[in-house]
Amino acid sequence: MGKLKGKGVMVALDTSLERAVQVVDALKNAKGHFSLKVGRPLEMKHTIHVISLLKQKSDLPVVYDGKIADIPHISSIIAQLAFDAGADGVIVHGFCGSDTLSALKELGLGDVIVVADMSHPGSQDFYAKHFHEIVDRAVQLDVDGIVVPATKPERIQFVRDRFSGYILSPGVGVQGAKPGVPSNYGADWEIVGRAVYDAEDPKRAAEEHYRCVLGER
Ligand code: BMP
Repeated sequence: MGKLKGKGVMVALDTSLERAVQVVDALKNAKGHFSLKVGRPLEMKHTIHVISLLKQKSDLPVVYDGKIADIPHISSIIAQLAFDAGADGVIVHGFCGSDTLSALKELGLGDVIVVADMSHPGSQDFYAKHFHEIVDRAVQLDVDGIVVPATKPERIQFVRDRFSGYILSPGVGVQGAKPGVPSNYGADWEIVGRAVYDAEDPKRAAEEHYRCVLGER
């Protein structure tokens, strides 16, 4: 769990490669604690090697957000490819159950981060109903990180009270949650995408967000 320790802003790079590289360059000189999240859009356009490319450009930690959701054998292959490309952590759907989560832990190649609920309204249909069970399972399995939506801050507090790993919280900015709120409730990383990569000045946007994480704004 070393590289992803501490409170900060995790920038989701769901944009063009050109813009992603501009954002990464901007973050190198930005004041704050930052990490990167590479999701399926960038990976599908440029293959998993996009992670190696971004790792060459900066030493910021990178999480592969493949939202892995398969049987243990296939999930392990996907995670291994991401770790081989340089990812420090991978994100897996909690609903896959213990055997998939354990298989990724057993790889021992990097952090395993589990989604316990999601930020969009449709998450109420299914995901949200199993939140407590998923959190219990993730805690028992001693995973490294848990994703809890910023749009449901009381759930961040619930996880913080029983989990010593790090909490990542998406849904800040365009999705409506206020920067700094997840952090107040105990999140470590506030995940933000469009509010940074679509900003005229991504460095300034990221720095302002970081100040909110610190409670300075
Ligand atoms: P944005 O700040 O542009 O809304 O981006 C949010 C990022 O967080 C996206 O990469 C999305 O995949 C991710 N995310 C989310 O929005 N809600 C979740 O519940 C889980 C996520 O990983």
